[in-house]
Amino acid sequence: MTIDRRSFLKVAGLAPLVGAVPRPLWADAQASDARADYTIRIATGLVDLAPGHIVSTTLYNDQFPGPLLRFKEGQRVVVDVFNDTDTPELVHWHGQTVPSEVDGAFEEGTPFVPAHGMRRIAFVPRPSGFRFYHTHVMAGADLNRGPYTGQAGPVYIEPKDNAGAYDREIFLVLKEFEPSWSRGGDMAMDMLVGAPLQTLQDMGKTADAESKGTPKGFEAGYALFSINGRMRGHGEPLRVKMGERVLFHVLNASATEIRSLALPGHVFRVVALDGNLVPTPATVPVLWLGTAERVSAIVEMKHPGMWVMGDLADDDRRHGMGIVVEYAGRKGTPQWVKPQPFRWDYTRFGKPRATPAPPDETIEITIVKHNAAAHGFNVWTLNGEAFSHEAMKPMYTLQQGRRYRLTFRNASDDVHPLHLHRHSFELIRVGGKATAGVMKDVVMLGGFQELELDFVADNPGLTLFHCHQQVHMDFGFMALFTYA
Ligand SMILES: [Cu+2]
Repeated sequence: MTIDRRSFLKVAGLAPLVGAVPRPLWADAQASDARADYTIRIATGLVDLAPGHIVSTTLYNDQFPGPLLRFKEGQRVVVDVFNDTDTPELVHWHGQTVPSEVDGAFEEGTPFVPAHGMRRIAFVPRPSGFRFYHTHVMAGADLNRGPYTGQAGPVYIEPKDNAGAYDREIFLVLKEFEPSWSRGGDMAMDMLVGAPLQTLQDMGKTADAESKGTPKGFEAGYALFSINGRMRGHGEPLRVKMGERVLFHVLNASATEIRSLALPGHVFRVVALDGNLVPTPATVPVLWLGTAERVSAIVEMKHPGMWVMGDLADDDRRHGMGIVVEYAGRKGTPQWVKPQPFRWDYTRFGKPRATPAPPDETIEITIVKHNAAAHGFNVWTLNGEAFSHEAMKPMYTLQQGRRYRLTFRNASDDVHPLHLHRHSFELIRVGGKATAGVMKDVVMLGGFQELELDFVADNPGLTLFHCHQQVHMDFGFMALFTYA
């Protein structure tokens, strides 16, 4: 059975993020040169967040989030991307090990999808698990471009052998709208384990002294907050039954924010991080997700009531960052209960007492913030260099097959969601704790902290590394790896 593009757009527009998702028929169609398996159309549209809060922005297939794309691991897909906007676009296949020319990063050599043009791409989806797709154009100071728009959607790559001890799957996409610039304040730092290191604080002070007298750099803030494109209380509630085991796939699709999520009276059993199964599933009261991180967690529904599942930040939750969970037969005002303070610790999901393989090489990267150094924006340097799009100079040449350790030293007070394209990495040391076996593609590095991760150079081609906080990324926090 095949489905033409028109029908696909219709079906894709209806693909539910909530509840059991039917097997898409079109995914079984044999990829051919004649017809794409999937079509993504980039155009301006409206997001109906709540009555009186209808936002105009750039969308995929006229919806936010973009349609849930279900791929089968190892089964080649053809995707047509149409760009109906006036500016060139890039669709990045976040978390997948695809070739540079389809990955969706200009710096890696992926061609743009031209304005009012299209590009056909083909790739083999892998690895299995929860991934996503999003725009990868730079925004700079323009809050109508890049990830400040609504160009993001979930991807689920079915493993070859499917198994799951849960009753339902629910995808939650966390996203803010109506951004604006303001002079940055101090970021909350108490959600990650680990203590600031004195040497890094001293380096930070030295950098601050050089920019003495300049105000803090611009930071993005938002007026409206949503889960699955609806502000709290304005979408359909999640209707659950006592005793159900629900697998939540949570994506932080923010351009810049770190998000949290709690459901009063319930706990999350984390089974996968960034779509990769963790060696040690563990139960936590709160999820913390840096920009672009994903968490897959099972919640056993055993506390009947009407609840608000939402962000711990009161202001953000009140302005929309939450969703109502409604038990069958229950009515009334949804309740929010603030959870106890809880620090996120990646290492609790790792292999206990395991020693990771030793690296072939270690690369040290020191991160420094230069306050308001570029037209009021902070400039970020890695080992003294801000990434230049003119020079496009690779930072490091990788040898295929070697295992690399990246040691990060953060001489700033900001948390950085570090992202490596086209490869997964293994966490080695976070917040002063050693670990092994946790595979990710984004990880939060705490303020004035160190972090170590390993990756194997097993996917030749230009490979981008960057902070996924858009204001950091657009102002220097980026590096390019090349293969020998
Ligand atoms: Cu950053």
